[in-house]
Amino acid sequence: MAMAVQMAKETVGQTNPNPSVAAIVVKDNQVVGVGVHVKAGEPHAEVHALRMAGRKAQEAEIYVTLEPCSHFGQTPPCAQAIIDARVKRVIIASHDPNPKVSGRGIQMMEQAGIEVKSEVLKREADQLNRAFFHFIKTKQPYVRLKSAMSLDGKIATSTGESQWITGEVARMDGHTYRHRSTAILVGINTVLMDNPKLTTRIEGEGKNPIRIVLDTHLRTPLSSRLIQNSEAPTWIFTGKGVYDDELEDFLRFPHVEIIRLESKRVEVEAVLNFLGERKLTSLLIEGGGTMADAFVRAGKVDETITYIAPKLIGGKQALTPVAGDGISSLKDVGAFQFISTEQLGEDIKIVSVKKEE
Ligand code: AOF
Ligand code: ZN
Repeated sequence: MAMAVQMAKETVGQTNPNPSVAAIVVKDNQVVGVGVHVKAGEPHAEVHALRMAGRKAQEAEIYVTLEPCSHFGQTPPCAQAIIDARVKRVIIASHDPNPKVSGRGIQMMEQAGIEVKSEVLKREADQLNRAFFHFIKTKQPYVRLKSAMSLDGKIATSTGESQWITGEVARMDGHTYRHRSTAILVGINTVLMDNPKLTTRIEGEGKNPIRIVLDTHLRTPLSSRLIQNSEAPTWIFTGKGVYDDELEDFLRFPHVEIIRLESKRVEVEAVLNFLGERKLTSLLIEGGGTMADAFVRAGKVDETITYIAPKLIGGKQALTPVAGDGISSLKDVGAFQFISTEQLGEDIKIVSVKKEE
């Protein structure tokens, strides 16, 4: 199962809106089939593994990181494929919370006389699909907030210099979150100040996230990289006060979409609902402080990734990762729990997740 979890990990970021899943068929202590779910719409992990095993799947065991599905979606049910292949025993890590499955996969196989054992390396496998599970339960994307700061919590000097506070290893690690996330979101101030491209720069093949801007008055310049560079889609959310003729210039760019909300201002909840309807399972917030604050105050940050450089910058004007108005009363501050700390080059990386209520 550890090997299956490792294999599934390699597909994180490419299966949206589906989970990352791997399967391994073992016969007489030998691996006879392996498979991962490569992409939504393509066969599930079990199908690849069973195809590779062929007739050797008879009387074999299959390790799967997620409960095999029981429904006809874009592909037929894996539980049935396992039954048809005459597999003898199934070992599962996570349960599938998808209401179309949710225990029925296990039930189908047990009723067919197959021995099923679940929750093997569940914690590791659950961690892998945290975004998918959150999306299935809430119909909104899983939100990660990424920041890089000094020991005293500054993201720039008091004159605004920010390149670079953390070192190269940490910055590269940061880019992997762009690949892993379905979309990346920034506020209009970040677009105006930094003119970012928001694409993924990692070694090997990285997937670009959909680039999202919250921009109530449609102030994104046509000359900005998000408009001029078409490597990834750009979605701009505006309030209802934007006129049709203001949109026209943007419509010439096929990768750009303007989403005009019903409300005067762009609200976090409406954006997340929209992204959920579009089946985006995860969202990365990278800037700036006002955006981070809006998501924090809405209670919508599910995970934080924080890189800390061993530097002291100081200055009360120097920016910090979460700005805006903040939360005024401690009793309203939501709790997180640390899930990992690690040293990356000279810096430290801390990951925390929202504490379950
Ligand atoms: C599995 N094995 O490898 C995956 C599963 O639209 P479909 O047919 O691809 O179904 C997607 C759903 O199937 C997804 O929401 C999740 O519940 C399950 N994913 N199940 O048995 C797999 N990727
Ligand atoms: Zn399946």
